Amino acid sequence: MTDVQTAAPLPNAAPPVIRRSDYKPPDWLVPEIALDFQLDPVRTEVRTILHVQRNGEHKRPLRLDGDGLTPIEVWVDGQPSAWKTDDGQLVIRLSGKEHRIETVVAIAPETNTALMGLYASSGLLCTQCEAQGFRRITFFPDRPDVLSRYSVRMEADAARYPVLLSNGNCVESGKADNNRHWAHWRDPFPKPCYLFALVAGDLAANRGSFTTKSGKNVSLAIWVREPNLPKTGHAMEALQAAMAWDERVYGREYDLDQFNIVAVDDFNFGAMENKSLNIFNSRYVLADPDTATDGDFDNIAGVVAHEYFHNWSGDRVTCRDWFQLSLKEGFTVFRDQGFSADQGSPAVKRIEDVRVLRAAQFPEDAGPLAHPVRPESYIEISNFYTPTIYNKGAEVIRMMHTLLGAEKFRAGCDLYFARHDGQAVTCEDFVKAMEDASGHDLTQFRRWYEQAGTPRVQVRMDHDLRHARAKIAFRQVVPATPGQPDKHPMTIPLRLAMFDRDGARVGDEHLFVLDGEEGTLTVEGVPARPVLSLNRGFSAPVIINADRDPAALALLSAHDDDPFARYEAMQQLMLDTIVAMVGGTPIDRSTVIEAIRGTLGDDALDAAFVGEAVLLPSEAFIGDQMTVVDPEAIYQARETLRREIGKGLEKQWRRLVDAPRPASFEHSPAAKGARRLSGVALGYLAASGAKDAAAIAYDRFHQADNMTDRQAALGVLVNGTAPERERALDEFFDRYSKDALVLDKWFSVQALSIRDDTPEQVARLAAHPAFTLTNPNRLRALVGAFAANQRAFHSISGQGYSFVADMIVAVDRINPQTAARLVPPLGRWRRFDQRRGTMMRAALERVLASEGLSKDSYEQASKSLA
Ligand code: B3K
Ligand code: ZN
Repeated sequence: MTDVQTAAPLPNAAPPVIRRSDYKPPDWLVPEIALDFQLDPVRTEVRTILHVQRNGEHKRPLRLDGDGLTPIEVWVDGQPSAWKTDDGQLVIRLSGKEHRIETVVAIAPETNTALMGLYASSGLLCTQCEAQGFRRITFFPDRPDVLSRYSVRMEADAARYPVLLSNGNCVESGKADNNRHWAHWRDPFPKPCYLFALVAGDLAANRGSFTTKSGKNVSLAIWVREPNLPKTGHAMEALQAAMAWDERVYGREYDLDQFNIVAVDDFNFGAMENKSLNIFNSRYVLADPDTATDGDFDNIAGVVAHEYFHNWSGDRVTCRDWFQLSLKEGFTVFRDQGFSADQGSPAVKRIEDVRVLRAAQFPEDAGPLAHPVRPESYIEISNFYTPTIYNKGAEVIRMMHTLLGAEKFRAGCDLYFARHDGQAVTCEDFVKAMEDASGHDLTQFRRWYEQAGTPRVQVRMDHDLRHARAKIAFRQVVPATPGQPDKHPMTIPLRLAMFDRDGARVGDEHLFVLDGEEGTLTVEGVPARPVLSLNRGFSAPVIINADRDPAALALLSAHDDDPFARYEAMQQLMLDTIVAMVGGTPIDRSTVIEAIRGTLGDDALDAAFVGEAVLLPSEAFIGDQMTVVDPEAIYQARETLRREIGKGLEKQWRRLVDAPRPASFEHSPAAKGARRLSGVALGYLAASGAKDAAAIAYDRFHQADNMTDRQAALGVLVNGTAPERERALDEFFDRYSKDALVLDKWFSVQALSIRDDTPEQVARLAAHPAFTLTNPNRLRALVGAFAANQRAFHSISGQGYSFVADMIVAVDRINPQTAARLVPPLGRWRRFDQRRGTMMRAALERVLASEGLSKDSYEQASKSLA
């Protein structure tokens, strides 16, 4: 038994590669498991009884996965048994078809800093098992296609851990000796071990209920530390709304009598869909207007819904193996996107989703870590919880929705759930259900699961005046990606429409499906050369190259009747302008300014949309358009344009900043939109160089009755040098120093500053007493945010690179999963000039050479250098 459960042992040689093609059904099944926990933060004893069944005719031994475990006792059918260990696995030779295996191990939650398995967080004991954490708790075939019925008994100190939770229903509880108590939980639904969960702690519940469509009453509870109870109302409302939505839109009803959510402070990612006992990072549970922004509120609703939706898309129907991860994640993201769209503004939600895809997934798809939505191999599965699996995976589902239409898509989902309830299945099973229910042939469409890389679609239009006919020619290129030099054409559904030069629609919208390398759409009845509105609603996750001139883009930005396309036209106009500025090509910037003026003046638009539409594309996205990213030139060009927009429309920005506010805080969509737009306006006002901007921002910061305004004002102030900057930062710190989630904002707002000294400031912040390497939220707030600050991270001094490399090396010893997530920004070295590229590679090599490196970081760093 190791005392410290942290990193996996160091890979002296390259760790083994797991391949999809090697999949074999399990040798042994485990229909029943009984766990007994003697909980204690220092030493928890776990006694496990497995009912195992030989799966098919074979003579292979039972192999149970274990990570950092030493067997204390091993019994077979009530007798002490012979066993051996092999690379962490417990290997037992068995003679019969069915056996009862009993093992005892001891684990140390308190020293488990990797936050996988059973660990301690702020006085709680909790578990995280996906993907392979269960093997850190007990010996078990830790793979998602082994489904078992769980019986869980736990005993703990009654004062320290008054609440004892696990999956399913609590069937019995009672007092034990030595001031301890116990509870016994049973989950009637067979599940893979990655969905097992246990929580013990001093928690209070916000209780609610939900009556399902067939009249079943479900008790809901959100468990937090008592002082946080007032911050749980929004999550509870979101949960109830998600339960109703899944019934209405997908016909999915909840299947147990209880649904529990527990908030924990130390968590490797957002939340976890354990059957009926979801465990959440507290940042996706806790919110009130004083401490959470409107964006935080929306994220909470989205994550609560996502985890709840997993009850069907993940728990009832689960994955056969981890290569199928997108089966549950892509589909569930698609489902939560639909929920959030219905809760608020579908247009703004779509814009946000595409922004995330472009910011995180497109770069991944274009870099050394590119992989298909269904990967072929991995070293460490934790590295594959990626934007490709999640966000591109959701786009793949969305394209099937577009191709089949809503009704047939729903029929496909119904068939999928009915056919596979209680099974562990594959992405192929999902597509097959869609085909069978709709009659559509999706043979070629399956390439979206196989081929990595973002397709590029070149569009050219010819207009024939005499025949009043438009001919639109498409050509697709799927770029080479690591291990996939040659690509086949994808099935690309493109929604498109045409507008005349007055901005009026010409004819209907078309759904053109490009499935060859080239394709042509001919449209009759087009009297004059139209302007093309392409990939409306972002119907396919591709890069469109259509050579539309600024006038055409400005026209669409004012008249397109598809809100996403309207936003997109404005973005393209801004992008083309900045790219020209970076390249030193003369360009008339007034087109952008006038387009923004038009958008600001369009009363038919809601404020949230306007707030999105008038924002300049990010520095990173501008960089993605260039062969070699020049972070400094991009920053300068973008700031120049920002200043000009600020100045050119100063009156408008002032009006928006000064717009009257409701007397008391409101959470309505209109109030949220107004806050968003006024935050954007404040940013432009400051960019204009207006002398009073810092004073106005400070005033806003001070007067704000909510975190959205306060954070927006602070974000503006930290970019400048006015004395108000330090004052606001100090006040913010003093006010929230006891609130970890708000303190994270204090760190990240500084890490995102555009000031020249950001690299030094960030290094100083890493030495701040409130900074810690053990809390993933804090780490992401400082280091993650900094690595996303293109100009600061890529400062030619190289400071940014060595800082991030230092952090990776230090965190890797504590929490490999979180360390590995910091590697990809360094892996983009091919996109930068030689000087930067050399420094980035040196940083990666230093990571790779560090002693005892985890296989998590090894995989990311070695692939990034390849
Ligand atoms: N399924 C979890 C993610 C687990 C990540 C493990 N490294 C949360 C989610 O996607 O809902
Ligand atoms: Zn998920």
